[in-house]
Amino acid sequence: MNQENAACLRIDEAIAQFAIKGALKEKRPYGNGHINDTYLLVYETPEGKTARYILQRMNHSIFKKPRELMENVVNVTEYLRRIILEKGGDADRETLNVVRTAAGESCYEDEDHNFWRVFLFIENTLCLEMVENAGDFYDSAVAFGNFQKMLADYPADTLHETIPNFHNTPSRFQDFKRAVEEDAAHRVSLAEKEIAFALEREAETAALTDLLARGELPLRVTHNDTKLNNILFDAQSKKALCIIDLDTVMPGLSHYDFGDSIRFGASTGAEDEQDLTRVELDLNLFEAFTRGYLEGCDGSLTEKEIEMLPMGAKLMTYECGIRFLADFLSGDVYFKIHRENHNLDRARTQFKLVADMEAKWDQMTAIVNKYKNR
Ligand code: ADP
Ligand code: GN1
Ligand code: MG
Repeated sequence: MNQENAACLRIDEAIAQFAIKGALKEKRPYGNGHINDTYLLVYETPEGKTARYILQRMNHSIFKKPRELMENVVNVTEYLRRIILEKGGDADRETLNVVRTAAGESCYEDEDHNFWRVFLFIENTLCLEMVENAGDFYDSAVAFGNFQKMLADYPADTLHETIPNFHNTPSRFQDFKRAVEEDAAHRVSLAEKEIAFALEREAETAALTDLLARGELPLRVTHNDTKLNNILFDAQSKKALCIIDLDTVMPGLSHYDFGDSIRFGASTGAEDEQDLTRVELDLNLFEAFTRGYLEGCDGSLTEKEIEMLPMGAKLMTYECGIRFLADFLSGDVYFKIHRENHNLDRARTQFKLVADMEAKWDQMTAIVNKYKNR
């Protein structure tokens, strides 16, 4: 039996561990994440109401220490709860809330070493796979900037590094080169053009990490996975409500959050679009996000950080491209795929965007300069 089937058999056992009152009415796969297995659970409460939850089987081949990861998630969400309550907000909707097991644990480990966790389902929200208008994207930028600001005084040294070197682009480049050399899935010949594109840009991979090492960029507590579907919008007000997917909250550079949002949200095409003529950097969206992010950070970014934002966008896009390509070459062992060559298609969109950013570099720089003093 493969790991997937075995986990399916364990799901009911896992659900039974959590301190949820009422009768389970429905469970089904949910969302479009590339990493964890996510399910929606629907309960009827003893009072006859409906209560919904998110159940996740954490991907423990990617997250090697799920208990440390959950310690981060619990501590960060409790910290955010306090800030949200102080501001008079709704802490059940504006941050994730971990539901404990009956034994009081933040997750359950089954006999096959699958780790399961449950969150309150945040009702009446929208999760966007593509930007629908510049206003939504601007809102998401304010929310991600704010998120970083809320965590500005969080004791960073107490956070576990859930994936070491997660956005260390030179280290990602070495992983990529290794995948090419090993050619584990015999696919190098299918991706020669893309491999050449990635190799040609090696010199730039250290642009941010060098500045960090020289103390010219500050280390902050960042989210590190700021794509648009990791934020929930309120269905009524359409305002950004809650930042989710906190598995990679770790010390990092502001460029990681800024850049990852741009690579996903400021593209005119989906991350896995096959028609590359549809993929380019939308400068209006780039501008909306830049304005919102700087507003959300509320003056906390240094001049050097702001100056390097375009490089953040380019490097995070490039880095994601080499990660997709390395995974394609390794036989699709990391990102979930739903069709043949899915990871190659994803790598191609990222590289198309990188090339477009290079062509639009002066405009990107001018936009960042326009907002730097606001
Ligand atoms: P992955 O790490 O696989 O991306 P996520 O934690 O981002 O997993 O969850 C996948 C999807 O599930 C999200 O994009 C969102 O649509 C939905 N989701 C996750 N948590 C919640 C929640 N607490 N309430 C409502 N929807 C959620
Ligand atoms: C993964 O977990 P999810 O689907 O939000 C990945 C990100 C990538 C992204 C590409 C832990 O994000 O780093 O940028 O896919 N998360 C992890 O879509 O590797
Ligand atoms: Mg996600």
